[in-house]
Amino acid sequence: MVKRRQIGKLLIANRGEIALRIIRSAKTLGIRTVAVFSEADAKSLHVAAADEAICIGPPEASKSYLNSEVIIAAARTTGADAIHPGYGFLSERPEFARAVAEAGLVFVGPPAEVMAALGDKLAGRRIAREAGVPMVPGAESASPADIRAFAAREGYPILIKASAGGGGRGMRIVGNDSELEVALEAGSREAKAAFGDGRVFVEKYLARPRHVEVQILGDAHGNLIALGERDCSIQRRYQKIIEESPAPGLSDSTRARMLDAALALGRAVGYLSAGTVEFLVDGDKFYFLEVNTRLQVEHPVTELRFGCDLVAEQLRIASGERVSEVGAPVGAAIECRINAEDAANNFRPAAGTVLHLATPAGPGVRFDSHLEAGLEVGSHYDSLLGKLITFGASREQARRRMVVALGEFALLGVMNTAGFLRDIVASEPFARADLSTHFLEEFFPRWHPAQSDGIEAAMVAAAMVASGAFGTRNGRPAAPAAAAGPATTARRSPWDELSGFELWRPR
Ligand code: MV4
Repeated sequence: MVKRRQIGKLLIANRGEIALRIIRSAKTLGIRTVAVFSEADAKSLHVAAADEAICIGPPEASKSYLNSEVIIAAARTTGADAIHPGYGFLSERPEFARAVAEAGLVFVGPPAEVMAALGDKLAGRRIAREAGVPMVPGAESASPADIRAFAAREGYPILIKASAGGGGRGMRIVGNDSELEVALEAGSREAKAAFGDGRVFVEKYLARPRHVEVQILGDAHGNLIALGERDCSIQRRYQKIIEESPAPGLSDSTRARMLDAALALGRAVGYLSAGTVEFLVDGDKFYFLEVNTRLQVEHPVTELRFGCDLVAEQLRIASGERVSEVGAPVGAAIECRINAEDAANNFRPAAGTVLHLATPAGPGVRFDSHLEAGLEVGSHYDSLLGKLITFGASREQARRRMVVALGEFALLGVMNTAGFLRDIVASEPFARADLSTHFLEEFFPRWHPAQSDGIEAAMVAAAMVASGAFGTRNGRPAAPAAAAGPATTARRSPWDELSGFELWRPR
């Protein structure tokens, strides 16, 4: 008998666009919402959007969004009966999920024991192997001798990976026997430093794979469904920047086998809530990578194709209900993550004030963001400003809509990656879906904005200042102090020295 528990009030233990995203779905379900915020986020949109809000500490994440005690205390103080962790922060910490449950609250996500079982890469590989999920040929690193024997059998190059890690930290490519000892040492040392656990394992190195992941959704009634796949190959330093669904060029049979494998793994652990099973794809072969036991940043591309609300599904599951009936997927969707980074200067983190924001719209355009004019964007947290998602009947229609939408997007006052993303999506390699995890190094090893971007931005700013949008100083039009901060895509241009005001300059 499944325990049903009505969620009356939900605390969202996160910030930015995902906090706003969760609040919206909770409200739609008639659930009251509690936002938590650090002092740096006091004026953020998610605080205003929630029914209640409570400050949980100073800007440092360790003293606010990563402070599980203060978050659980905030739930008690406000009378919340459930906590949604979002992604990042505490979303994949089994000890947090356990503490929430022990406090008598509902954790919106998988149970702590499922999270723990899949959180360790080696343990996850064992579960996948026992579930018959294809794995990259590999070996658990018993010793250099064992690994040398593995390499003799499978051939070089091989890849050394951290068991406790993710995101590429601790990874070392080994091209031959002579490099092995040093690489093992270095990989294990980096893993120990990064994760407090130096265990490593090895796999045959796939030279040009794609990263394709499967969305799964499980309830307490034994229902477990796969909601298609997402291709997330276009990454920079293991951070996804563009995701899409369906994975281009994947045959129906490969797709069916991949979804079946993801479900077999989910069933093996009794998966609950939303989760993602990651694979490497090499031609028509796929290999298990790891499981993410949280809702992912890129979940909207799945929502648009299946016409579902994954946050609402998580809340239904957490209250003991069944997952909704979901139809067959339609069309294609693409997501671009717009980050506060300077793409023309090694993606240096950017900060500033949102002086002007124009958000795209139109058929098949969705913009998930907490941005609004006047918002101070700092660099306390990750650089995500918002996600632009487009949907179309075909990939080409979704792609064209993305190019147009990125062209409509304007953010003055905070340097951002919209121009970079637009050039990628408009490019021929992207249009022909020549995707792999090496896409950026192959096709966009460096990037500079078109000069026109700078002039357009400067013209908008000039018009705003001339219109008195920023008041006057000493009787003259005054650009705001923040305007002296980083520009958006504005670059040095003939408009820089415009009479009557000082235009911001790229740093
Ligand atoms: C691999 C691989 C090639 N061969 N494993 C990178 C981080 C971690 N999630 C696994 N990763 C990879 N594992 C084998 N045997 C290439 C990568 C990889 C990668 C994987 C997915 C998405 C982006 C990537 C970028 C670089 C390397």
